[in-house]
Amino acid sequence: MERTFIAIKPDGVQRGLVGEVIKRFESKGFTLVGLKMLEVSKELAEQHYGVHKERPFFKSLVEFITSSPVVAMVWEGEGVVTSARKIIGATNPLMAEPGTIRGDFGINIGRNLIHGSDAIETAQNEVSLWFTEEELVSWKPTISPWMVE
Ligand code: DAT
Ligand code: MG
Repeated sequence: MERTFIAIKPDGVQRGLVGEVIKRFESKGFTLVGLKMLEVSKELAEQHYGVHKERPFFKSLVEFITSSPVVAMVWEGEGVVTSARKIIGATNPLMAEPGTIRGDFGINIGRNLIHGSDAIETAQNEVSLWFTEEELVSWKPTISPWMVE
């Protein structure tokens, strides 16, 4: 089953939006299979954002993500990677549609509240970067037949 990595960034945690974010993925119908709060190390931050290493904002991005606790999650469901990106909204919250998380709660690209994997392969890499196998729980909600035909 498809899985994606979602992280509520320090701004989302500090602003008390953890419940709001989880609620949106839950009510959509996706299944939470991993959840933890952590202080992100510089090493983990640099690995996670490795593709942006040469970008001018890389240093401030790493500083930001390591500045305060993050809530890391793995969500499961058919099509969850693409759907989660839609729920999250465009990278720049000013451009993000109302109804998306970034569109509803943000105004600044450096404070865009949440991370979501951008493709299935990225998701697999990010899930194994942030979580061990033992930290992930395979379970099937009993309401599944009412969500998926
Ligand atoms: P996304 O988080 O939507 O996948 P991304 O992977 O292009 O976006 O960039 C990772 C993060 O880096 C993004 O959430 C916020 C920050 N960022 C991206 N572009 C930026 C820019 N032009 N200026 C400042 N921060 C930026
Ligand atoms: Mg990205």
